[in-house]
Amino acid sequence: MPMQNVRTTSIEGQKPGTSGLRKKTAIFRRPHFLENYVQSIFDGIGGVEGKTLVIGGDGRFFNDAAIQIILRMACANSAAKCIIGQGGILSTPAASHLIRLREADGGLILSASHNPGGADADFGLKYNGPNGGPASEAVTDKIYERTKTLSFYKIAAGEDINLGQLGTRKIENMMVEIVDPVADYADLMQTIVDFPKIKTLFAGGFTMCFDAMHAVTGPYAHTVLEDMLGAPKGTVINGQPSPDFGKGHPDPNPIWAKTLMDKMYSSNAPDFGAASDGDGDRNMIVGPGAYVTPSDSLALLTAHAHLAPAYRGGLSGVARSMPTSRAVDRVADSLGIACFETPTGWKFFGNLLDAGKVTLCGEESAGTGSDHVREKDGLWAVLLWLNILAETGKSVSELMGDLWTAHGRCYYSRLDFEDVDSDKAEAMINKLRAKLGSLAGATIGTLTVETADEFAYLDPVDGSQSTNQGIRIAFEGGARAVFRLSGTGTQGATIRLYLEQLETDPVRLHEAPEAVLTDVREAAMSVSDLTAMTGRSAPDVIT
Ligand code: VG1
Ligand code: CO
Repeated sequence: MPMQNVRTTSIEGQKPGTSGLRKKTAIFRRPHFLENYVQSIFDGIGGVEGKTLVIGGDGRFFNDAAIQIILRMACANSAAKCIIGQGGILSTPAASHLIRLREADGGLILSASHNPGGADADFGLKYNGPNGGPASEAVTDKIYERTKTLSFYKIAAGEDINLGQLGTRKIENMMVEIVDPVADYADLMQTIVDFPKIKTLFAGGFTMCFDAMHAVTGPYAHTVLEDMLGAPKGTVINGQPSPDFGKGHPDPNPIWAKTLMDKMYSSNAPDFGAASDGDGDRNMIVGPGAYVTPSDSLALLTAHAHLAPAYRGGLSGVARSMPTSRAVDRVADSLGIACFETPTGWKFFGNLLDAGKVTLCGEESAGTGSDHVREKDGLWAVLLWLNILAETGKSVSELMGDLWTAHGRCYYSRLDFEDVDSDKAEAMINKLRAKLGSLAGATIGTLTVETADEFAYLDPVDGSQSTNQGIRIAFEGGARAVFRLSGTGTQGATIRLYLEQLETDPVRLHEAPEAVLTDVREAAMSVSDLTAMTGRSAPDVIT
């Protein structure tokens, strides 16, 4: 098979965001765009000669064609082996596990996660290192620097590989192994949660609805929940992955998982509801008439993880991203374990997990995970919930009520202002940043500012620093507002405004979150001058 060195010129805008490079699919399909980025990854990690790579994606439009290109480039760059999920499919947590299980040198995951898929929608690619986790900031910077100087890439010419056929074959000197995407992951789950206990729960008539949102978790959920744990067929809905996610938005939150929400708030709701996102790393948890915020879910899992076999000995510590509510901090405090606060994005949890400083971690955006992999893991979180439901015999709302009674409730909501003019969004953040030093003590609406700063992170393991990670304003009385710009969008800027209000009064633990958060929302809108600066008075999405 002839190898080619193809001349190219650097392409602007290949800077990875919160989770790899995400662009409109049409941009990824432009001549040299994907090839340039893949060569920059290879060069940025010091070459792939003799290395083993895991490759797979969420099955969105362009997944398979992109994998064929990556394979031919890996071959021309003298990789020793590529391990690929059958049909090009691997959920993000399954890819992370496979990298670790096979002691691979890294992996390429093709996904734009919860962003819609299709020729007119979004595509993405990210590199994970040998620990199975997203590349660190330092590695990401090297990849980006390389995109700016690239002048050629290497690619082999030749036939496409049949990604559907399990087994091992060779392209030139490179081995290609196609594996079942579900089997190893399902094995891992059995070592973490109590399968017999959950089986007994389902055998006793416990009902559940899992919405796979036409995305990658479908095959995993069918196998684990229905085939292995005995949940009745039909428990998993929208379980067939499709290249455009059934024209939906595979984002597991009350807005986009509306079918599931309607079912869970109906009179014949099942006992438990859950959903996952495009690449299977996020999860939404909902009981009958009881939506659980991701921040509360992390706190609940922290409080009860010891009920699952893998965590029986207790947790070494926990971590949450800065905008995630402080509910988990309160649980960690009562358990006497450390709670770390990191910038947004899973790459910041990797060092803490590798160093054994934390066992569980999570984000307000519906990501929860543990040290079993180095990514967030949607189905894992659902299984841990099932284990806890089975062990306690309590309902979702009973568990949440108990948690709030013991630790207080952090009412929480995120407001997204999407596709804002980038310059205006930047200007708003800059203006707010300039005020931070003088805000403490100021009265805004009905609230008084306690502290105001811009979050910076000093990694306690490798000493690396990350600045400008979001503006946080804490008010007297337990309210907090956080502002940051999204790093996963593909169009304009998305301003995220995160609102929180702690309530410890036992008679006020079951209020409507919108009402409780009104004061902090008004104060946040006022202090940021968001409407005047961006022309937006209301968010596009509230979760
Ligand atoms: C969003 C979330 C963040 C998450 C990231 C990747 O980033 O807020 O918590 O880690 O997506 O998740 P941003 O920069 O848009 O706020 V996924 O499931 O899209 O890989
Ligand atoms: Co995701």
